[in-house]
Order: sequence, then C-alpha cells, then structure tokens
Amino acid sequence: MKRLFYGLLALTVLMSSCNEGEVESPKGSLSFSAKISNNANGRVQEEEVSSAIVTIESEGEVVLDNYELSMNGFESEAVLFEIGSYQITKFILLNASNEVVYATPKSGSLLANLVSTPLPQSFEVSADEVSNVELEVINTNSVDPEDLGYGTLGYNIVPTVQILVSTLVNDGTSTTFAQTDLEVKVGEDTIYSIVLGDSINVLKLRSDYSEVDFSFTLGDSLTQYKSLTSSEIIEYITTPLTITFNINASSDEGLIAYYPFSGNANDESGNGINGTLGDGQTSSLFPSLTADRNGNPNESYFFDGVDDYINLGVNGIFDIKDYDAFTFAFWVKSDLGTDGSIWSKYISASDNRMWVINNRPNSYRITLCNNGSSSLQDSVSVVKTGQWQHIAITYEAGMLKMYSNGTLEDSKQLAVNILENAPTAATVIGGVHFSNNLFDSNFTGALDEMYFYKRALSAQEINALSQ
Ligand SMILES: [Ca+2]
Ligand SMILES: [Ca+2]
Repeated sequence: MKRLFYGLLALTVLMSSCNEGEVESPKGSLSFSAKISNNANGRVQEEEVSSAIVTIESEGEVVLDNYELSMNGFESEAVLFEIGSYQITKFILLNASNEVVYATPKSGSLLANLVSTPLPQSFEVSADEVSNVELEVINTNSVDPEDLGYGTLGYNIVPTVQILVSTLVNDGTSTTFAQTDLEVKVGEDTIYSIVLGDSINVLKLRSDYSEVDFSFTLGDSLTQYKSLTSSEIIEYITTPLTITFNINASSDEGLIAYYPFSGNANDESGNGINGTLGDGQTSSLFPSLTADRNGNPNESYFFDGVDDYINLGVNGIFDIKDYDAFTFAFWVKSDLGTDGSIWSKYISASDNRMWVINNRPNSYRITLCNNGSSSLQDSVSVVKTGQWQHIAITYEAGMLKMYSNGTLEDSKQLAVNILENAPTAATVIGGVHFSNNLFDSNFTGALDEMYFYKRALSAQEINALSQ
C-alpha cells in the first residue's frame, strides 16, 4: 500500500506556482518531538539538536528509511502522511556536527527501562489533523549503542544528500506539474514508497548508495523509470530531476492509429487496428519487446532485421490518397543504419504504388509513388545508429515536411498526383509486404510510439511528441 509523504513544504510552496492538484488523498500533518527522559542518568544539561534520523513503517513495510528531519529545538519539521497506522522504529537526534546526542532506546535493550515507551512506538495519522508524536530520549554521551538496541550499524550516521524531484505532464499544448507515485529502490529494497506533490519536491537520500532506482507512476498505469548512480544523484541538488509524461490528450483529433507498444502491438487510437506479430504463429517472425528510450522495460519492439515484422492487415484506412493531410510520427533506434523499412503500404513490381518510410545508410526517408511513373523521396537527418531519434512526417496542401527530434528539417512541395493508394497491400511495421505474402526489407532496431493521423500535426504538436 502506498503511503503519502510530502517533502519540505516550505520549498514546495515557494516553487509551486504552476498547478494545483485536483484530487488528493486525505492526509494529516505530523511532527515528532523529543522529551528527555527523567531517568536519563540524572543529566539535566541539554545538548543542542539539529536533526533527527527516523525510520517509519506501516503494515510491516518501511515507508521512510533513515530519513533525516530538521529539528527546531526538540520539535521536528512537519511532514504530511496518508492517514493510517504507523510505527516509528528508529529515532536518534544529531547535533550540527552529525554526532548522535540523544536516542530513544529500543524495546528489549538494556536501557529500554529508562523510558516509559521504548521503540517501536505506534501512532495514527488522522485526516486534516496536525499530530505530534512525542518520544522520550536519553542522552547518548558515553552510552554504548548496543545498550540502546541499535547496534553499531543502525547507530552510525550516514551522510544524506538532498535532491529536487518533479514530474510534469505534457498534453501536447501545455506542460504542468503532476502528482505521481514514487517508489525508490536500492537493489531489491524499497526505501520510499511515497507520493510526489505537483510541484518541486525535496527528497533526502543516503549519499552512500551506489545506485538508486526511481519509478514514477502517473495515474494507474503510466510508469517511467530512472536509475541514478551516486555521482549522478548529486547533479540534482540544485536542478530538479524532472520526469515528463507526454499524454497528448489534445492531439487525438484525426488520430487513425496509435501503437504505444506497451507490452503489445495493439492500436490505442480507439479504431482497433491491432497489429499482428509476424504471421501470428511463427515466433521467429515476431519482434521482441524491449526497453523504450527512457529505459522502461517491455515498452518498445525490437526488429531483428532478418524476418521480424508487425502486420496491420490490408486496411484502406491507411490509404493516404483518401486524406487531405496526414502525419506519421514515431521513435526509432536504428541498430545498423542500413536500409530497412520502418512503416509501409506497398505494392511492388509492375504495380508500383506505395508509401514507404525507411532508414537509409545516412537518413530516414519517405517514398511516395504513383504506378511507378512518378515518385518522390524526401529525407531527414543522419541516422543516429544506436540512438533513439524522433521522426515525424506531415503532408498538407501538397507540402511534405520532415521533422527530426521535434525540429523541422526539410519541406518539399509535391505534385498532387504523386499520391496513389495501394489497396491490396498490407500495412507493415518493420518491413514491406510485397506480393504473394512476401514480407521483406526488414528493419533492424527498435520502434516505439507510432502515430498515424489524417491531419498534419503542428510543429508544436510534433515537438511535444518528441519530448
Ligand atoms: Ca526473427
Ligand atoms: Ca512504448
């Protein structure tokens, strides 16, 4: 179960002029305060306290692991939690030099009897309430950590690093902050399972992790992953780690087919033109799911360049001559940079009608033919072998435009009669359907986020798709 936690609110408020969340789970504000145990070795001298290290669990799962809270005197900063039941299993107080000066002993330890409630201590967070959890602490001067139940490791202070994190949603016309679920893992261990506010959030991490894995989930199903090494993490101390979700909600007008390749070759446009892997039976003809440009697993298809393809069927909906305008857009990572067909509807040989988008040794190219009598080819951009590249091609009023990575690279006026339909050919991703069920000209590399519209997207829309 996810638990809500919001980082440093002061900074959040300072920087969140962009957007307000619409729906938020009920939550409560919580702070921790320390009270020096009356039994604590007769000491009365107060040590100066600068921060607290806490570990908090809910339903047996850690929701905050060794989290550092700043202290104002003996009271911590307030944090927001989802309502529910929690246990605090670690509470130690540090001075400005990061030395342990107070701690709450753990149940069963030698010094547990010095406080009335040793750890773990349970507490509830109620909706819209400000709660305070008071913990009795004892001065740790000349106390063995073992006697408090911590052991040397749990007691050692590891340096923390504070980074900025935000998530954005781009709907094709504007970009706003979004609230997302964030899970932070180190190896197999989840160290946070929290909600990021729709603003710039502050996240504290131990700085001795060699690699940290972040997964951001927007709504129910859109997830993006990011892995950072310790040297990469420190790049986000002042510049936020920003994850952008492109939802293109406003771009659905005129959408004919959309293949996000989220684990399958289904059409998510609403038109139901689902792709079939190869011939639907022979697994050697199937492209394989692989990671997308953001490292999300099983989110794009890899084509082996030998015989893999996706068949969209013989469907007149891909006959471009029937439309006043159209757009093809997709992400491509060419492994070889040699000729291979990315997307096509093509009748070959004597009946040379086609549209074919392919990668050439030095460019991505669209070819349009009319019975072989006239043809037009237009190319964009050097193929960046082994790199994801966003390609878009629009046509409107005889003007063909080609974009690479969101930037217009070329435009060309075509003769209107150059467009011709290829009614008996299957539309193919990753190859070409020649006659007699021969699928050939196979592409080598990965493809993702493939769109076909019956209108020319604007440069701004293309740019949004390329983010
Ligand atoms: Ca194959
Ligand atoms: Ca995808």
